[in-house]
Parts: sequence; structure tokens; C-alpha cells
Amino acid sequence: MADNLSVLGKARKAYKPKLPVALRNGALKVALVKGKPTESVRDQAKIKALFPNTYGAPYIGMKKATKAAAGKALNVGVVLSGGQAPGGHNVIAGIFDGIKSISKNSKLLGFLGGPSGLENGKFIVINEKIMDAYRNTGGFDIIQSGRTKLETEEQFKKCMAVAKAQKLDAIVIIGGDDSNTNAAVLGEYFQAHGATCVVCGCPKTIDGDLKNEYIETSFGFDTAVKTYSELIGNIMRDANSAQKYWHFIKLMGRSASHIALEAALQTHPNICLISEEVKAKKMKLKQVIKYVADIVAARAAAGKNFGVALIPEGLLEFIPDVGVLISELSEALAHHEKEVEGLDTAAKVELLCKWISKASAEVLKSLPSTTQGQLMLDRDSHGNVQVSLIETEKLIIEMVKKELKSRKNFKGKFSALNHFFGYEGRCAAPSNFDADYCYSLGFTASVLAFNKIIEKWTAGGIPITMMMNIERRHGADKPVIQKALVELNGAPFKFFAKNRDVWAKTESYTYPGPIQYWGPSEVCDVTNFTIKLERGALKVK
Ligand code: FBP
Repeated sequence: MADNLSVLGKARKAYKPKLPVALRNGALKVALVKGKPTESVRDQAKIKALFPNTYGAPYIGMKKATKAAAGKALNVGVVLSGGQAPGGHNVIAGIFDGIKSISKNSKLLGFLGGPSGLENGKFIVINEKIMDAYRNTGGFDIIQSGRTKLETEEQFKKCMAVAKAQKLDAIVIIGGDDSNTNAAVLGEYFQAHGATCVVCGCPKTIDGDLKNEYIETSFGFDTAVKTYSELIGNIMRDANSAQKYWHFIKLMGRSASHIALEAALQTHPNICLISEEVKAKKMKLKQVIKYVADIVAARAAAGKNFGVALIPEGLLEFIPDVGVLISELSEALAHHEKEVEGLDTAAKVELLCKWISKASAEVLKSLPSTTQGQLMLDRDSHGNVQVSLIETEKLIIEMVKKELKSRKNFKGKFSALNHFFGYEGRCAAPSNFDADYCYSLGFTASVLAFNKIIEKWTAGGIPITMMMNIERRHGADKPVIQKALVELNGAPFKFFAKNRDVWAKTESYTYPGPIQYWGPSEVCDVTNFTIKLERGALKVK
């Protein structure tokens, strides 16, 4: 792998990620500071009952210790779980360097292909040579990833047997909300069954929706959005050069619109839909289409038959009537899986309409057949609709076209192209922010592993149960980590809302270009608009 490196790749390999002050003297010279007991964000009684051994633990802070603790070799297992996010390899590098700073005899096992690797005991031992080939690179290819949900007694037993056989002191699960839910459930099982191995989670997801007062952002978001913004900027230049196409760009981010919002702040598109706003305003699909068509028409009236529109991947679930339809479909599909198996879209729609409400049946029937089919695709193992497979951008183009055709006063042209930016950003080489952040997360995990208190902790030292609530998945109530959505009274959205009318009419496009790894620290180290605005480092004006 090291042989395949480009000139940039080789230079990136030499990058030394920065650690927080508390960790700079090695994992043995860190003192832990206990906070107050915690409560889950919602459904406290239910979550407490489901996690009797791990609920309510306090936040753990870290500071530099005056004396080094005595070292002892650790065996740690690591799992990459869910969608790829830039920086995952650096989390592993942080764990590797952390446990080696405790004892050079420490061992890091990388479980292959996600949680199923842990369940089935498939792993590699990560040595110096393997680790060095992946430092500061994007991707999860060092051990690959997977989306297996750990939920049955049999799965937990298998994981526990693997942990016992490999004499693991700790397992670090690097994942998003669903994967960290896995980590919490597994940690609870281990604790309840007297296992000595502890479980820790690291907040990964490009979606940026795993955050709270202790976690400023999940890793991968910064790099992914910068990658999309570069591409969006390139398309804006093209749109403004040819002045003949509208570009509709769907951006990844399963539920929350953080990616679309941040990309809008970086590039200033003519249109950017924010799912959370659509939901808050109770906008129906028709109203969303009217909003888009109005901007297209206003630009056409000014002689501008071109523009750029950003569409968050999860939009449809946030449009109230479509959202209700999607959850009713999920429920119906979970209970009638066998009956609809093998049927074509039209026959499925006919049958499913018997099990959903009249209003939802009407919405389903009003959609084009392709969209109907995409809404009925299998849910993922965690019960999520696979929104990346729903071509919302095409649906919007079709509906806007129809709407404009019905307007007698529309004299412009509407020639639209569709794009989907998602997978392009998930394995990009991490920005300096993500490279540093991820390495620090991994190093923190090694400190928590050494102190054997991590059954209840993510890398930052937060009990996972604190982030949980109860949600409907696969037709049943399940404890899951609550997604952090875009806050409409938060500074990032306010900044966008203040500027969007001007951006709609003009070509205020900015062209961010590629991620900067060197140069003025303002460009390389200061991170994205969302964080700058949330920190108050940038003011809404
Ligand atoms: P995670 O929540 O696991 O980080 O995944 C995020 C994501 O990239 C979403 O933005 C997207 O909807 C989904 O994964 C795509 O999943 P898949 O890789 O299974 O196609």
C-alpha cells in the first residue's frame, strides 16, 4: 500500500497529528477527573431499565498527571463500523501509539469487516508496518467496515467468547449513532456477565449528527464537507460559465442537514433546502416544489436560466406527509415482509396501501413509480430507510419541471442536471482538523482502556446511555442514540437564513478549492463554518 502513494500521499504520511495538552506526555501521565452522574436525553426510565449496569455514569475529564502510572501491556480490539468517514485510520493510529506508550508489548487487534468481524473472531494483529502505511490516509480499508447490528443474545455470547479467547482488555467501536448504540448494548452485556473486557465508542459520521454539549462534532464531517464544497464550487463555475443548466445536487447526510447547510455556507448556492426547516414549517411536498420553482422563475425573469440547488439526502423523511408515509411503510414492511416479497412496484403499492392510512396511500400513489420503488427498498440492519438510494434530486427536478410548465407566465428555460455527492467525500484524505481530532480520539481511548473504566464511555469520556432515547425501528421500540439535527435558532442556520435571498438572485458563488494541508494556519487549522459560528468565532451578519 505504501508503494501506491502519490507525492501528496507521501507528504501526508509524514504529518504529525497534534494531541491535546493532557495527552502529550503519553498515556501513563494522564489524570482522570470525574464529573457528576448523567441522565439520558429522553425516556430516562426506559433507558435506565435497559442499561441497569451502565446507566447514569459520570463524565470523565482528563488532565496532565504529575507522576506516571506503572505500565502494563494491554490487548485492545478495534472495530470500524458503519459508513466510512475520513480520519478512521488515524483513530486506530492514536490507539496504537497510545497503548504502545503504555507498554511496547501491548497488542492491537483489528476486527475485519465491522461488528461481524468481532462476532466471528476474524481479525488481524496491527503491527508497526501495517499502521505506518495508513497514517493520515482516508478510508477504512485497513480492516474494512460493516453495518451488522449486534442485538441478539447469541451475538453477544460470541463477542464475549472472542474477547475472552484473545484476552482483550478493551474493545473500541468506531462508529456513528447506530454503531455507538451497539457499543453501549455490548458494554452493558459484558458488564452484566462479569466480563473483564470494557467497551468504548468513538464518534464517527460524516453526517455531523452525533454531537452534544461534550462532543463538538463527529469526525469526518469537516473533510467530507470540504470535499463536497470543492466539487460544488467547480460546478458553480461551470454553471456560471455556460449559463444554461440548473444543477441539482443531493448531498449525503441520512437525516440531519448539517452537510447541506455547511456546504451552503462555504459556497453560497442559489437554493439550499434544509430538512429541519421544511419540517418545522410543516411544508408539504407541493410547497417545497413551489419554493424551488419560484426561485427558478425569478432568475429566469432576470435572464438567468441557470443556477445551483443543494438538496439534503434525508429531505423526504422531513416533509411531514412523506415522513408519515415512510414510517407507515417501514412498519408495514416489517410486519408483511413475506407477502410483498418478489412483487413488482405496482403490485407492492396496491398491497401496501391496505396496511397504511388513507392519507399516506394517497401520497404514495401521487409519486412517480421510481420514487415509490425506492421508498419501499429494504431498510438497513438498524431499521433506517436507505436514503442514499432515493433519488430525491431527480424527483424534485421532475416536479419543478411540471410546476413551471403549468405556469402561463413562465417564459424561461429549465434544463436541469442531477448530481449526488456522498461516497466521493467519505474516504478523502483527512483535513488537518480531522487528522488531529481522530488521532486524539484514539489516544484518549487508549487512556480509558488502561484505566478500565470505559464500559460506559465514548472516547471523550461520556456515558453512551446519556445520548439515548427510544425510537421505532423495524416495527419495534429500540434504544438508540438521538440524532442531533440542525437547530433553526443556532448560529449556522441563522447565518444561512440571513444571506440566502441574496444568494438566490445573484451569483455570490465562492469556490473553496481543494482541502489545504499547508499554508496559512487560518486556512489549514481553523475548521468549518458550522464550528466557527457555533463557537462564536464568526458572528452572524
Ligand atoms: P454512518 O451513520 O454509519 O456514519 O453513515 C452515514 C452515511 O454516509 C449516510 O450519510 C448515508 O445515508 C449512508 O451512510 C449510506 O450508507 P451505505 O454506505 O450503507 O450506502
